Amino acid sequence: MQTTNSTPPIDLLIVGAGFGGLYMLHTARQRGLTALVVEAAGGVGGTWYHNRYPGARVDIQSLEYSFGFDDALQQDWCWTERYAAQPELLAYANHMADRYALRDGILLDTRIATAHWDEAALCWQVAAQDGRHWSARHLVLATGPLSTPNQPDFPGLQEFKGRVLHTAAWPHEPVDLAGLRVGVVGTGSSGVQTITTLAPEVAQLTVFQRTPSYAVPAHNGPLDKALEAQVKADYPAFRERNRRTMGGFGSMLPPNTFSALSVSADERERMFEERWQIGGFGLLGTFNDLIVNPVANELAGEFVRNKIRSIVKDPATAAALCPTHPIGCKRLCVDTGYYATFNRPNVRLVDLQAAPIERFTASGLVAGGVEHTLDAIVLATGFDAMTGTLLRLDLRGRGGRRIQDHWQAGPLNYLGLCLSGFPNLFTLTGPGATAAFTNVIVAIEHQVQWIADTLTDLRARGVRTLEATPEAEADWVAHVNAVAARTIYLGCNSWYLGANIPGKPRIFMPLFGFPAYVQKCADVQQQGYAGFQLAPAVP
Ligand code: N01
Repeated sequence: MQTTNSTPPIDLLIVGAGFGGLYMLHTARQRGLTALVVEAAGGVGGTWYHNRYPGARVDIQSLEYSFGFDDALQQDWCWTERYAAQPELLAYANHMADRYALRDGILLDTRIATAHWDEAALCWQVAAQDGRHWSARHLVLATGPLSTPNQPDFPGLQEFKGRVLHTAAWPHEPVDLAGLRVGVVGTGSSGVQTITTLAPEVAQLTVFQRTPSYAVPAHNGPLDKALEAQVKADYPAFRERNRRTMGGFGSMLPPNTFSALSVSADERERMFEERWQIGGFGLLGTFNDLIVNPVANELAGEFVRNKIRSIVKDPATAAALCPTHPIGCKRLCVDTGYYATFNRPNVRLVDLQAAPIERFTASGLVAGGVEHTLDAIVLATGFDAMTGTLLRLDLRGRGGRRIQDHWQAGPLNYLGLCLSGFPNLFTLTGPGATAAFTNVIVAIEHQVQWIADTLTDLRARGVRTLEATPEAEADWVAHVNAVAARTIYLGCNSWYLGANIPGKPRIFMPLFGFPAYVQKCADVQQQGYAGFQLAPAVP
């Protein structure tokens, strides 16, 4: 696509060719808008392009973690497993790019460096690191909530002579760790999957754990053909049922509607066990108060800790693997034999709370005064989530205001979609939206359709700029935090709070509750874009 400052501005410049960017491009084109996607990576797929670590797979069932906007797509596409693995998810993203003929609208290997609002021209002037630049009436940042890897500043890491790998930047060529002594730092979702998959392959696996994780079994396997046929026969209604759930998925196993405290201890155990056997996130729906009542939550936490104690043979290792924070407060991991992995003779756990990492050396690392000799280190240390990618951009709004200044005390936003002082800019799956707690594809479909509806509507009314007011923005951030305060989510150090990154403002970033969010976004549209300034104003 020919787009430079000398040509008229395009309607939309979209940063990122993950699921969000792909669907935004497709939808924009369907609405007759000109759009270009600029992507730093060498291919489409976003998360599933970069996260190629051993064992990477989605933790929401494939039949749910997929697009529903086109019935032909959902009927044609066949998942092979209950939880799709990374290669299949990447193939799905590529299939979308081909099926909807999107590739001629996507520039790969091109990293956006600057985006400045041009007050005179009422458009965004956007430049890539290689010097190419574009003018666009609207900017959509489809950069994803988990796209900038967190690489902690471990002393001496550069002295380590072995291989250092990060789960979120895994090499594209095969990595052979067979027969090596491997250390994995981090035990979140990425670490849990990596550890479980690597353990049988390597000579010795040392797991460096700072905070233990709750993990529930996936019971993954080939996709049940009868279930697939049943869902496909009813796919639109199935999607609609999922959209009405708190997280945009899980309608096949709806949450129960009564308290954990309303049943006997035996009955509670039986019900937890039933959902443990089914597997996946449904455990948190065993009762309706596990996320809002700390007493109920503790009962679920103790159920999982008892599982850990029954699975892990060495009592000291089992004790170290038992989390003490509220279950669900950090994202629940969905595993395939994670705890049992610690019964293997070649796997050992180092509890960093008792023995913190002091420094890396040429041949390993020292933790709690003990040197661990390693041939390779895998950092499963997560992401500078939700804000990390945008704060690394030179993004400037009205009057040259920098995003770094606007977000100095945390990511101010309205509806998780727009920022005051940054007209005609939209974040997809960003802070203030529900993506982190939602089936992200469902979240993307909703936000993209809201943006497309808004642009279509405002264009028809002759509106050139849409901008959140500072008051609406402040109220929205307060709302997001007030919702979190009614749950157990403020009770631990999670990436939702920015607590995993030293020095990051501690503010709760994602919104909990998808249906209420969808309703609010619809209300704002119906009320003539309440909380926004439109120019020229709609009569
Ligand atoms: O990252 P994390 P992740 N020294 O932040 C530890 C999604 N996801 O990549 O908890 C030592 O959860 C850190 O310790 P602590 C999903 O939304 C989905 O695993 O901060 N350790 C933690 O153990 C998920 O929530 C899927 O004390 C350090 C780990 O590193 C999100 O991505 C798969 C450390 C990081 O865990 C992030 O998951 C993968 C340090 N300096 C990811 N710094 C699926 O769909 C950090 N840690 C299956």
